[in-house]
Amino acid sequence: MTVTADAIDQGKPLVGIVMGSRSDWETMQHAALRLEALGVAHEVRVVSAHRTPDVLFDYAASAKSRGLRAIIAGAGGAAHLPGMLAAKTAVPVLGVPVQSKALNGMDSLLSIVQMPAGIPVATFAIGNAGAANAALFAAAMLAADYSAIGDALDAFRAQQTDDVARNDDPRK
Ligand code: RP5
Repeated sequence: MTVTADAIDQGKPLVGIVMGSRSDWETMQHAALRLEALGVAHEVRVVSAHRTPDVLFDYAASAKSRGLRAIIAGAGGAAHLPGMLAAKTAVPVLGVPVQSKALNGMDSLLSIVQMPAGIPVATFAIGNAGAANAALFAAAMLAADYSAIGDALDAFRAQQTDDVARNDDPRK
């Protein structure tokens, strides 16, 4: 597939995937896998709101000038990472609640979704589905400007539909 957009040609990340801990990678890898499959240039970093707050501020401050068009932020428990990123940058933040051990991710979900009016975080489902859908949503945001990403997204959705139609008898 020929990718026309300059930013992609140069491998410059359009989407940042960040997470509060290395332990979140098991979940957040599903975002990276989707972006990879759709040909969306991206970067992956551990950035903790609590353990590395200065790194969080630097990441948010430089996000726009580095060309990021969306930030997918996953965190668990007291999941302040997506909201704090959104507070520090106008680049859209897509929040992924990681499934916590203690409360099954309800803590993460509520921490991310209950933002005060004025600082939005687009919040996705708890866990792997949320990570995958955040990536698909980021790709949809980019599709208007990057036709190759739009084409890849259309192809993925058509394939998904075909897969269901070809396996519509659950006994087989
Ligand atoms: C959060 O605390 C992280 O996003 C992670 O989900 C959770 C637990 O982190 P670890 O103790 O596994 O590093 O900040």
